[in-house]
Amino acid sequence: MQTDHDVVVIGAGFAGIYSVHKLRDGLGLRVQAFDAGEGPGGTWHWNRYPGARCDFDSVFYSYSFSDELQREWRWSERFAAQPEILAYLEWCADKLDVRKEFRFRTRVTSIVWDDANELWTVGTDDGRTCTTRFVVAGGGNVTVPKKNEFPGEETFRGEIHRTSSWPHEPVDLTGKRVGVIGTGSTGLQVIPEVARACAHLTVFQRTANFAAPLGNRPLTEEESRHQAENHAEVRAGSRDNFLGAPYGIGRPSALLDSPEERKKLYDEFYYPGGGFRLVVGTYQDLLVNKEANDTIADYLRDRIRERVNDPATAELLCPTDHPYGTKRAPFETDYYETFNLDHVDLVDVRTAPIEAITETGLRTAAAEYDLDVIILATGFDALTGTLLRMGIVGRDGLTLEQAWEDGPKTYLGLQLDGFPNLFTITGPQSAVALYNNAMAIEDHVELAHDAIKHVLDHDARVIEPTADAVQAWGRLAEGILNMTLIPQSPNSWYMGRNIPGKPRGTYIFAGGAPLYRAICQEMIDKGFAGFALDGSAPPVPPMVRLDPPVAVVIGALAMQGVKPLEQCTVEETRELLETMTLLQAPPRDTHVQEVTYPSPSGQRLSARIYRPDVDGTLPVVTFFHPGGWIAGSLDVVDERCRALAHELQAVVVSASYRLAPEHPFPAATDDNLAALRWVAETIGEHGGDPDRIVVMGESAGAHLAAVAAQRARDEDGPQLAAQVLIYPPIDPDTDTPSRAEFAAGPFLSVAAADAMWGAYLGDPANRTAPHANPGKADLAGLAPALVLTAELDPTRDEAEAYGAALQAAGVDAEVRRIDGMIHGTFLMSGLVPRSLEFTAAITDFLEARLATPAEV
Ligand code: N01
Repeated sequence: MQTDHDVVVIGAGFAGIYSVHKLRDGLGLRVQAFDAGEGPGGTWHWNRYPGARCDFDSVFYSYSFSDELQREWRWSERFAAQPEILAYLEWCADKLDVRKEFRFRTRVTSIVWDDANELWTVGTDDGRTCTTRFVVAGGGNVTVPKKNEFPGEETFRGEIHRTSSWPHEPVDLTGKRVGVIGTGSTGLQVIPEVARACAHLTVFQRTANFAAPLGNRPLTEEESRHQAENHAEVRAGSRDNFLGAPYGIGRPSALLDSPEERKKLYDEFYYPGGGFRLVVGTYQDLLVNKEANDTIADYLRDRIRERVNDPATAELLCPTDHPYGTKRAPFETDYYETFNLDHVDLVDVRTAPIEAITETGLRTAAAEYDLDVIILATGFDALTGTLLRMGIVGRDGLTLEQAWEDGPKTYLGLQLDGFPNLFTITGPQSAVALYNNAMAIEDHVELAHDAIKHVLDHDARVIEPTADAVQAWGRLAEGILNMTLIPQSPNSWYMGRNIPGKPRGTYIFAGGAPLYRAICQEMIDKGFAGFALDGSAPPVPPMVRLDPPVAVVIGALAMQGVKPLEQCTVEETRELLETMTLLQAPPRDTHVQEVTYPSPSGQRLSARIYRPDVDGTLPVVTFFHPGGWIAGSLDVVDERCRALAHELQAVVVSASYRLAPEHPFPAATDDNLAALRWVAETIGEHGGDPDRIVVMGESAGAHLAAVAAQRARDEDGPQLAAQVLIYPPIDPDTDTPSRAEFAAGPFLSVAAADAMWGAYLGDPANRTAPHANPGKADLAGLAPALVLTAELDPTRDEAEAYGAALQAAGVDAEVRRIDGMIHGTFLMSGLVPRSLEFTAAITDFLEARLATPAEV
């Protein structure tokens, strides 16, 4: 059915302006846009309070999609004030010629889905309606102010102003007694300005906030020209940074530095100011480790005590109820010094809450305050408020309120199931709160554009996420949020906790911009995976199914600029493998002996023997490290071998072997067999039981363990008690569904695996050699086998097929798949708590198989 418009865009801020441009000029669509304001600007149109300014540097807090816009605009301040940002957005709207698609002074009041005709009917507060195929809601996240909770507003004889809808005409505070309620980002900006203008200021503070200097200053002509002319260079790396600005990356942990080193580093960021640089440029664990967070919290409290003269006022300004950054970090200019002024008072309304607005001012539980002007800077019904007030009704009459009664549920923060063709720009659960908004918005507009293009290219009618995708996204976003300290804040809007009665939940994606962008890219590469096009959907993409800590590791690798494995040289792969130790738990105290064993090459190769501190003759595990046959070392598995020795109460022998490509097939497997024989011969001297030897390996090491078990059976090797194969690659030439689904990873890609197979097997003729592919061998009579696989791993299916083949051949074999895991997670013991499921499964399996007759 023909609709009035192809797309309705809501909002004329960063999101709306770009959406109109992108959809109209990029896709040639008929766009109608609405905004309740008198002109473009969005949040910057409304929030005209004195002191309002951005706290990402202006040059980063601006569009990056257009060379022309970047070249032609000159910022006058490092952190631009509201009038300049508004002027910028008005200028952009003119340059892009989008004003004509907008109906200003028009608020959208209803958006109702018509399932029969597959269109939306959009109603506005001027009583008109129109129909459209797509809706792009770009109304912003902090636009609906928190309702005034104080009774008596109508009785007040003075003026009440809300920072979120500050009058367009100047507000004269000269000679006035002013009260400001709220000390969030807004309060901290408005308070010093108001103090400068009024006769007396009373600040009503319920929760003290951690703030650090913004470091604003005018840009010189030269600086501003340089930024414009070299914008690509100046902004390079923005999207690879956690927060979406090229602010560098902090040191690994605040706890690894001495107090003096920490103070020096914090000073370097605090004193010149610089907004969020303090958050991302100092230490990487501030938002995830309370002890680390305490170091910056203490530091910031010390600065407050330094800057505020009256000790009692300073103490009141020192936050104590939440870790730093768990409420959105604000940045200030002269905020603390404001409380040294004689005409400024700070009132604690936590101990004595505000009870009412009276005719003459405010009454708290403790006192009455006479005021001429009250300024409400009490925050917003963030992230969901804007959408919830639009009267959105989806399929089957389901309202958005009903869909979100327990908190927001979205896919990537971009779409909801049951609400087809509706896109929420930087919607709840997207990477927005911890991501430079200008960039986050651009990313999301482009995502909405790509999704609409996907629909049009396929001649489809509707796109919407599957319920599975929404559920998986909610689980991932919640899991990542719970890894941070944010849930420790009692009233952060990041979790909906600032509004009484609002459902508590996961309102933000806290994994950072690089991870979010990698996930979205994978989703696109997989054909809008998780989105149904006219009802048919590719499965939820692998990265959305990751165990949250694994996702965080992937995000950290992306942020550190780690190359994909398939692009690494052998040397780079070797270096990368060695860094896996950074992902591991602190090594347990274990008796370790460095030894060597004779390889058939004539050399002696290194091995390590780990023995827990117990008496008696213990079972033995011979362990082969991972590394795609080309990399890896005893060090990489040192922590894991210590843990296995303790958990299995076994002697663990970690044996090195010759690596390809210098030593191609069959060097490694010959070494492995020699190692097993040597273990059988000598392990008695180390308290190991030669009749209870297990061969175990991870990844390529697991492949080698499987081959070693076969050769031990066939070549007079030791009798083995068991074999444990942790996600073994089995077949160089297989073509399994997991290879197709996880061809690009996460982490291990098929291209990387194939390159490793190639390096290992050397001569292509070796691909069919005995011992190259354990799946092709006779499997009868092999030692009991545990095959562990990771759900999101290209080698999963070949490993599981090998387990099934062992069972079919009568071998006592078990296959266990660990969901949410990727190739390599066994090694991530320090960061991925669920990696312990691998060791738990091993312990379970071996317990019975390694018991001595006396123990049975
Ligand atoms: O709102 P907030 P905001 N009695 O919710 C207090 C963006 N922004 O407008 O913490 C007494 O942070 C409340 O106290 P408490 C930015 O994303 C950006 O300041 O609930 N006090 C708190 O102190 C930011 O995060 C910039 O105990 C009451 C304050 O009001 C978001 O907007 C600038 C109260 C609200 O703080 C929101 O910031 C400004 C009550 N009943 C804003 N109810 C930039 O720099 C609430 N409060 C770009």
